[in-house]
This record gives sequence, structure tokens and C-alpha cells, in this order.
Amino acid sequence: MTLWRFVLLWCAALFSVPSLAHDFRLGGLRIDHPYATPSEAGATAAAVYFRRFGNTGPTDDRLIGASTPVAERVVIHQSVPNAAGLALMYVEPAVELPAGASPAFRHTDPDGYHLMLQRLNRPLQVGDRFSLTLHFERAGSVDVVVWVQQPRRPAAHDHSSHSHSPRSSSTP
Ligand SMILES: [Cu+2]
Repeated sequence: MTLWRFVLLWCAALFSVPSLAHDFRLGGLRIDHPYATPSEAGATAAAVYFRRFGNTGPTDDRLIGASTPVAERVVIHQSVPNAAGLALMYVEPAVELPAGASPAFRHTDPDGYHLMLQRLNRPLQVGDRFSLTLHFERAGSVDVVVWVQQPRRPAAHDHSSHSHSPRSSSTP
């Protein structure tokens, strides 16, 4: 191997591999690249997403909650687009994770889930990282690290005027 080629490979390893993504496992549960969008000025809420969130194991499970030091409360939200194309948010008690399932959890999924951080202790800025503990009914809990990023594509739903409607009181 020439020195030049060695240097090129070394640079590629240094700049391309780390820091593009991160992922976590708990048994058969896979949590790929937890990320949050930066909080808007004055906002007290922010949303956490996952690039991929799935159950690759043989046992059904459910995500039943989460907690983080950066917010007072974390709730599970599902957005459901209505006929007018507006995403309505619903609070869900859990995310079902039957064996083999990988529910939509990206910010671009119009009908996906996200974790809503409520009453933030501090604003979330691009480049921040914070810990989040996910609680599963069977597998127990796992700590993940959430990266705060400005996504290239906007979120499928807007959190600046976020209402937390229970599913039973959805507007027609
Ligand atoms: Cu939400």
C-alpha cells in the first residue's frame, strides 16, 4: 500500500464512519439513531424521533413510556393526517411492538409516532446530546443518547402549535 493510499483510507475512516448515526439494542429491540429537532424560541416542548425503531426478536413487546433529565414529562404521540392534510396529534399510552414490527418514528412520517418532551428544562440546540430512558413492558429499560439535529427536510407535522388531543375528542 502506498503512503498516499494509506492517508486517503485513514481520512475516510476519520471523517465518514463515526458521528453519522448511532444505535442501541435491548434484546431484539433496535433503536437506531434517536434524534430531536431543536426547540423553537420560547417553546417548552420538543419531539424525539428514531431513524428506525423495531422489534427484531421473537417476543412481542410494547413501549410504555420514557423519561429524560431535560424535560419534566415525556408522552407518546402519534400524528394522524386528517382530510385537510393537517396532522392531528394523539396521546397514546403505548406503542405496540409485536415481533418483527418497526412502527414509523421518523420526523418525515406523516402518520408516525414521536416522543413529546414537555416542560423542557432548557432549550434544545443543534449539536446538543442528551440521555433518554425508554421503558418497555417486557424487555425493561434502556438508556439511549438523543442527538439534536436540524433535519434537511421539515417535519411532517408542526409542533409550534401543538395540541394534545385525546383520541376520543378528535375533530371531524
Ligand atoms: Cu407531539
